[in-house]
Amino acid sequence: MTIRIGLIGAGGMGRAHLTRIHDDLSGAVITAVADINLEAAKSAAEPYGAKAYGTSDELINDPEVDAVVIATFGKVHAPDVIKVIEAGKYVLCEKPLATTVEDCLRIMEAEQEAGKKLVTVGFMRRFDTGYNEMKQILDAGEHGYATLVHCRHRNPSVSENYTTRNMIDDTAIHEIDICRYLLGEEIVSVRVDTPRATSHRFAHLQDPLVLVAKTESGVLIDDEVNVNLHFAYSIECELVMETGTVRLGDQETVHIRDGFGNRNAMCQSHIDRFQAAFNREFQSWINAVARDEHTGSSSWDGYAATAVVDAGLDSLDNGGREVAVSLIDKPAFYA
Ligand code: ISE
Repeated sequence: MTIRIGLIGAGGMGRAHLTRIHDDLSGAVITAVADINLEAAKSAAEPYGAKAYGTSDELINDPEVDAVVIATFGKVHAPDVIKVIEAGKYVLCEKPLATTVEDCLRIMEAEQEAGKKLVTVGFMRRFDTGYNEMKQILDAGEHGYATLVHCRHRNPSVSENYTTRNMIDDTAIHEIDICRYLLGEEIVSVRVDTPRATSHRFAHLQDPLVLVAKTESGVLIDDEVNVNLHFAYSIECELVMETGTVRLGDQETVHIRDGFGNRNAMCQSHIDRFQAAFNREFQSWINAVARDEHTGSSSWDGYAATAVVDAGLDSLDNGGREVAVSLIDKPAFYA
């Protein structure tokens, strides 16, 4: 069965997904692209012979669209996710699921009403080989339980419209999700520290930040978010257990040794650093849709991440105080 995919949002991320679906993956074709900028939709759709729409409603209701990918801005995700659920179709929505807890709750309600899990949130790190090996090592129990996770999320630069809030809701949200995934438990409190700011930033930005979080069992997570480091897109993660540590492998495929040193090239964006993880995530989603099954992170994961983000933003706005994360009881539907 070939899954007919419709994409909402013809920006850079959306186009990267079209290319991967067409060039790298199997089992799916792109039948439609929607964007409020119809010209952008047309130019993205044209190479695939897909239809172009100026509204998401037309795409969601198109009988030639079996499943939907949403790659618009987080703020506008919720109404489209809910409409896709109501149309009974599967949706892979880029992170964040929504930018408010209320919208995430509305999505979960709609999904429970539909009676089956239809929403996958684009937390692609869950499909990264390195993180999965770390999880296997922790879960094997040979080194005892986890006590600490040290994370570093470094970007070469960000655009002028990127805000300090985005350091948490757009950037640190990846560590929030992957730490929940690795540890298999919820984050219960967050504090945001604001070290000396780099001079290589736009003046409105508080860069770097350190997000310090605690989980239900007391594991302490520290996440350095540093988005104007200029040299590379660099993601680090070290999990400390009682009698051993495991560190995420570095990003090289080859290593060069010459008169300039012993080195490897560094990735410059999440699209190249997590290319394989994105491909695995999308292939696994396409295969699952064909089997009429859910895969990857759920609406609950999207909701929990947004709740932690909210607590982080509260801390940021209030002098770095520790803020408790407030979560509803997990519905059995998401168990
Ligand atoms: C971007 O949206 C991402 O998802 C990247 O993984 C992250 O590194 C970057 O900071 C975000 O803006």
